[in-house]
Amino acid sequence: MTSMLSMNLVHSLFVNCTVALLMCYVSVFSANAAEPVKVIFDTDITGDVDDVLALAMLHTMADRKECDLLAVTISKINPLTGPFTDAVNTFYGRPNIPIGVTADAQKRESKFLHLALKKDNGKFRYPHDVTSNENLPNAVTLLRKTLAAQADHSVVIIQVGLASNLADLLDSKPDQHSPLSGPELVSKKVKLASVMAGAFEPIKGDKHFLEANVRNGIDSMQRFAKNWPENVPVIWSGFEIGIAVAYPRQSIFQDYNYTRHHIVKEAYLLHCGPNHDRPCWDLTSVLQSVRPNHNYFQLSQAGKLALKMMASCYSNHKNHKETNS
Ligand SMILES: [Ca+2]
Repeated sequence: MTSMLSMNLVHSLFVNCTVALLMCYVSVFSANAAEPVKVIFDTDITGDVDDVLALAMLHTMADRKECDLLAVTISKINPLTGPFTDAVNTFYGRPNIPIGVTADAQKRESKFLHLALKKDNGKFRYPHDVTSNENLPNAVTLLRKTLAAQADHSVVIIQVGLASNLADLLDSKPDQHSPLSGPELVSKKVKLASVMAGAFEPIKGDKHFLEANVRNGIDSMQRFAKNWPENVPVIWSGFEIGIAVAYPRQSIFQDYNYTRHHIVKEAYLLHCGPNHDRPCWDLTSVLQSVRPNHNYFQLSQAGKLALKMMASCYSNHKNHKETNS
């Protein structure tokens, strides 16, 4: 796979690290900081804990009236994604946020999703009422329902996993929620997609680094990049951004002790152990979309992005070690 870009990288400083974001169609993007940002969070909350941190960040920003979390859609398959996500939402006081799941994406094990099953004295340590993904709607159906109910050009979709749900949304037909096709619905309701995927700078000298959200779902990421409506901007946060802003391990031991059991702290320690500063890949896409005027990052010139397959992708794919989110 290779990325063809017609845009320039721009560097900025964020917590003493050099970072960059790529932006497509930047001229269309604007934001009113005074109104909460309407957010749909599309996550592969299975194989990495930065998704958990990003979801927690959204809840905290919602507490501060900076965003409204409309729905969470999940882009990988694991039977505990729904119960765990509902447990996080319930932990943060929002037990009724709709959750949708995919039936057509990569299956993935997890080191922390089983926290949803943890019990103390016969009761869930982290209460939730979603007990099975079988009871949840399909992600595309929920995306269509959620978008149809919102004002035009008002929704930000934060995609921090595979592109399976958004690619399938773009293939969707009119249904009971909207007479519009997928592209028409996105074009009308969405004002921005904030995406963690790809690598736009060499990673440890590798100019063709195969970032996991692309590598594990190349077909869907290609369809997403190709079919996304041109009037809706997309901001891409590459692998190089997240590794430049690692989460300080000290925070895990200092900032989560206001309650006996904290689902974010437990998930972090189960995934990383106590001696690791986890890269903040998915959190960068949240920050940029909810706080676009804080200048955490600078944006490249607008351009178009395409994904092309090369034969080496397949051989590299076989030998590639899981690295991120
Ligand atoms: Ca992720």
